[in-house]
Amino acid sequence: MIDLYYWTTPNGHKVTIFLEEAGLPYRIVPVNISKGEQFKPEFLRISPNNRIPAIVDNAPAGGGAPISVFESGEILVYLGEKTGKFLPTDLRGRVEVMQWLFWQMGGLGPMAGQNHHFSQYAPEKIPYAIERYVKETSRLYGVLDKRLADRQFVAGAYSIADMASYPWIVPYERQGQRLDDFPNLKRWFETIRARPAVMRAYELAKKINVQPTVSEESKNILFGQTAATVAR
Ligand SMILES: N[C@@H](CCC(=O)N[C@@H](CS)C(=O)NCC(=O)O)C(=O)O
Repeated sequence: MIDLYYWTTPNGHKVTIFLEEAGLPYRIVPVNISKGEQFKPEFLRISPNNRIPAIVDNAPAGGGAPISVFESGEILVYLGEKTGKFLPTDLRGRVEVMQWLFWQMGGLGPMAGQNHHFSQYAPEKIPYAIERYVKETSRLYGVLDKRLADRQFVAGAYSIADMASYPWIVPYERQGQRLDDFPNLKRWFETIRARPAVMRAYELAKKINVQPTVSEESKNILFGQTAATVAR
């Protein structure tokens, strides 16, 4: 049984999508990041970066003590290796998936995140910052669109690379993007959205939380964290 420390955000959805797709038994441990639950000592012991998602695998391969994993990219790799699903084992297939997974982790996720921050949440509307991240998001959508021009999924068969990127395209309107401008990306997006496991993952999210994660009250908790925040 996998314990999934989760909240209803794009990085959280990556893992529920995997678990639903793989049919692996799991138990959700909600971590309400709007209320500061990411700073509870028991959560920090498994996720020292005070971010969801994280997992605890109570039955790791080879037995022994439970293994905890933080960082959504490594969680997807760990679960892919554990189940033998959605992550090829041959050299070339694995490289394809891993480079697009890292592309999401280092590019699409952080840039779209900053886009959300400056477009939606920042107390001042700073045109340079908004334009910088809307444009960079557009560039990344363009890269994905081009990649998908001659293939159904991002890296060979449907894989953890698709599961990592999809939740970050879901809020495309908030990122100042139009899917009609990216026809290959739009076709991919609609294919993944219609997958029963993906639908189940998003339905499950609604049972846990339907409030926006960022509100006037939660801004103080989520934004402006410093070394002092993590030292306490
Ligand atoms: N690189 C991390 C990022 C995780 C992340 O940013 N999680 C956000 C929600 S999407 C979070 O937990 N935020 C809590 C906070 O900012 O205190 C990953 O992919 O796991």
